[in-house]
Amino acid sequence: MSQLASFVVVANRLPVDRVVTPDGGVDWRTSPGGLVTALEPVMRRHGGAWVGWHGAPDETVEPFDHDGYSVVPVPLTTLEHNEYYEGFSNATLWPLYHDTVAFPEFHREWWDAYVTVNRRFAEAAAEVAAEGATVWVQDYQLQLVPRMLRELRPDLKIGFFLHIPWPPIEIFRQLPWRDEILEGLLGADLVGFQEPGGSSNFLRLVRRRTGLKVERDRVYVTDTHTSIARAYPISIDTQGFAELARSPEVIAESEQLLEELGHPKVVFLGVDRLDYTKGLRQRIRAMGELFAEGKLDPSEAVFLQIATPSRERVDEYKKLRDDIDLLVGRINSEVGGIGRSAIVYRHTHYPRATMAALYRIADVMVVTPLRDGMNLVAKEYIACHPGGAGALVLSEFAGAALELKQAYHVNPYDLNGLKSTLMRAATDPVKDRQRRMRALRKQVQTHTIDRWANGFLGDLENLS
Ligand code: ADQ
Repeated sequence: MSQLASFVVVANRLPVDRVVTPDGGVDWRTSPGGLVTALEPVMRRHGGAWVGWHGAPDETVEPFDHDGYSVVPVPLTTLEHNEYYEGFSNATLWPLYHDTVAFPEFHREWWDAYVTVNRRFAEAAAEVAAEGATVWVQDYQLQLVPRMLRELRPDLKIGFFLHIPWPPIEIFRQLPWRDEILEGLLGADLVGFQEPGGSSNFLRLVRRRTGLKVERDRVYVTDTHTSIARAYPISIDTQGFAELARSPEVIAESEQLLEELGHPKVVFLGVDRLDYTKGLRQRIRAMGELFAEGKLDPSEAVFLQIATPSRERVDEYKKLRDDIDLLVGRINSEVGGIGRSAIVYRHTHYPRATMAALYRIADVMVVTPLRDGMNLVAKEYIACHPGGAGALVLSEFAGAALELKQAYHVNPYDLNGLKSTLMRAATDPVKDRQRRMRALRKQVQTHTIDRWANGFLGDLENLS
């Protein structure tokens, strides 16, 4: 890797995973994910670079070329990974930004590590960016990078996108380092949020806490620098998912899945990272009650819940895993026949093709987070489910609810409301469900991840 890059992405993780080749060597493979898919073409076109952690603590990896762009690994020690990533990012910011659905922990040494690591990412980006390059910083782990980078390289165009919700003012104010975070973000020329509510909350906070002049969506930070805050709802590679779901392999896999489930009349499906923001406890209780009350018959209906292992070393996540195991076990011990469980629960990661097969067979997709920046599962379901009458039950606290208006919206805290909506989604006339799905499909076909990336980058380029 020799050339400087005119387009740089900075994210906590690199878009590649290390794999061992058959001859025992080491290679890097693109990790599946919407962000990588959307940004790879831009990276190749502009001689791009991606700055991020490679996933192995206490190890330094030299920059290398991968599929037409540069990969720039940033090292982290084990202690930094514990304090910056598992600590400040995932046990302070994550719960705080998700409306404190779990209690955020504040530790000064975690903050110190966050500052140190953010500086390292900023320095790595400053080193690979060409004169006047565009740098796009991603997400809550790196909120100090925009300002640090601007100080190092005032010539750069800097964008920042927050993938999770921006919290209400009263909650954000709890953070002991609230002003540093605001100043960090204001280093960007353009700060993107999932929802208009996020950008307006951010601007209100800036006005209140910094005293800087704010005009509509523009903050006058210094005489020579202004920062704009706007909403850019993220989406998926809709066509890619739709094509995958129509492939003969995925159709065969979906038939195999139905066979394994004993061809139930109704399949309810939940697919989430195992995270307390996703509303799993409430959802499983609601489904359990529907079975226990006889509203759903376990010989005809099944609730399939897939949960990807996530942040398994953080205490709150260990507890969640135990709670879900217990809850599912208890419900299944009380309802259902000997050979047939009411709830089928798998704690595992699946390949994309299996995800598409699962979406194909789901009559009712249950997406009920307590709070979510967007929620891509909801959109993937719409893209993958074949014609006919699917149904999406969607929390009103997911960013996606603003766009997916024809979903069955629910308040996930209201168990009775959740139960009645689940039943409606499963039993409404086919024509009604088809009409809803048609409108939803139109939305995700026109609002794709490419449109999201082009919209953000187009605005960033055209800022004056
Ligand atoms: P997440 O909280 O991870 O993302 P989400 O948007 O639903 O939530 O994305 C999850 C992704 O993981 C989906 O692409 C899904 O297919 C995949 N996935 C889930 N379970 C899986 C399994 N068992 N096996 C394989 N894949 C699985 C954060 C924010 C969201 C925001 C996104 C993007 O919390 O609100 O939508 O970033 O900005």
